[in-house]
Amino acid sequence: MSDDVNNAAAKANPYSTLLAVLGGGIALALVIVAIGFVARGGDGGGSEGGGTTAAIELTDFKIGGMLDVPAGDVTFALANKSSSSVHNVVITKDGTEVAKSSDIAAGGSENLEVAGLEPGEYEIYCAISGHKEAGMTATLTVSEGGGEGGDSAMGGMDMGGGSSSGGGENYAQMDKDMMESFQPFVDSLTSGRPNTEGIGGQELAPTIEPDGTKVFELTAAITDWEVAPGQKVKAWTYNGTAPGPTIRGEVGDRIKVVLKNKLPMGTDIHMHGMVLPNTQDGVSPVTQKLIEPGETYTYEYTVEKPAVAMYHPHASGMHQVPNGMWGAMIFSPKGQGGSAGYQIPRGRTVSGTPIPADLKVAREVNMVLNDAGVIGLSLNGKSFPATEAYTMKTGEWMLVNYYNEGSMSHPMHLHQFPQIVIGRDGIPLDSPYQADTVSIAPGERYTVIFQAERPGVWVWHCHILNHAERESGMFGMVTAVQVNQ
Ligand SMILES: [Cu+2]
Repeated sequence: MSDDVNNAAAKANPYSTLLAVLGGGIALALVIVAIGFVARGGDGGGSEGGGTTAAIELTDFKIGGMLDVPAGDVTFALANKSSSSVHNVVITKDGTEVAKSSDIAAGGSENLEVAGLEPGEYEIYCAISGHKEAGMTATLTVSEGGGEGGDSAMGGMDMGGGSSSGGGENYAQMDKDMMESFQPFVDSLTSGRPNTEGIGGQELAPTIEPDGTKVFELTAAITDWEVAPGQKVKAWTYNGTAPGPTIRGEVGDRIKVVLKNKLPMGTDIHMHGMVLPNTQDGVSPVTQKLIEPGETYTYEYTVEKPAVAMYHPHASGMHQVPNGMWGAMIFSPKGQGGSAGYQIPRGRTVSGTPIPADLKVAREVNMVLNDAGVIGLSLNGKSFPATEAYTMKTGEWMLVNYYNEGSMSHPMHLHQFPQIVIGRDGIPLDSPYQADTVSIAPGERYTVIFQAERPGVWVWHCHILNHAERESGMFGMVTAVQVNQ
């Protein structure tokens, strides 16, 4: 029956095949919810009967206000009373996220609606890097009471975790939100135009000194960054983008990286994955002095080994890195043009797949993963539907360098095409292998290649489902490859 529905929808809407592919691939929670819907005999919920409004004040660095609420539907009226800091609110129960607000600018406010809160003790905190530790955490007590509406008669049905529990969800609305959340991405894919301002990770052209030294200039500053359509944050960036610009070169290159610090605090650069003299390790105060606001500092070295590396601050990394300070640096063997393709096992057979001796990479993609700070769950500094969509022709090969600059592991799952893992942390593997899901832990880099053998739109996402969707639809670590004939 559901196939009939899909087919009818496919005729009615040219995007619906794509939507079906995109939606069907990931929306496991939706399936669970659908099962719940049937189990409830078709009572789709809806939240008649009032609910509670609880005023919550966010200050530097406390959470105050109405922290004792009755069970049921609760609207948290969040007010950020800080004069300078972005804050947000996450509500968890036994470590599982129940609700999360967006990032609220200083002086701003937001209504966070939580349907069907069940009695118990919850943790409420600010997830901006360092704020919880600074004191922005409190206990939210939800007490028995209210008791209006038949939803509470549902008691004890396990919805499989996540944010769906108890009653009050409007499933029809969830379906609509989920399907609609793809539209801006589809529009971008069709038009080839991004739906946010700013593209990170662009190639940084060096200036060349008379002796051949390549000079890469970086400026660290707080800049506006559009993470998703309309969602602008104060990101901490190199040259105004997240990721910062991509630095490429070859073994034997003499390199200077010149950093201008326009941040309100000290910084440094650790080039994670490079083989360097100790003086260039970028760890203040151990190997250098802190680069104070307004100062300029130069790193200088000769590239000794091929690398798929990433650069980021070491000082106050917990604050600066999640907020956007990261970039890729790739150094190939001499004569290979700064590509990570030196790791490709050409002419070998990997897990039954022959790797052509003359394999040409049609596209080399860097994908920087982040999950914290003002940028949050993202691929290359963008949250779905603002993530870049990749277009390829059937038969082409893509090479992907994953970099995890976040605080959690992310199992990156590409639909349909096995990823041939060829390198880890820039080191070619003696035994490459295939996987449809590649887990990248914080600090790790994995290089994979895949051949786009079948046309279609194939989604590509982190398989921790709440890194890829929320009740209002897909977001975060989701993108897709469109393979044309
Ligand atoms: Cu993830």
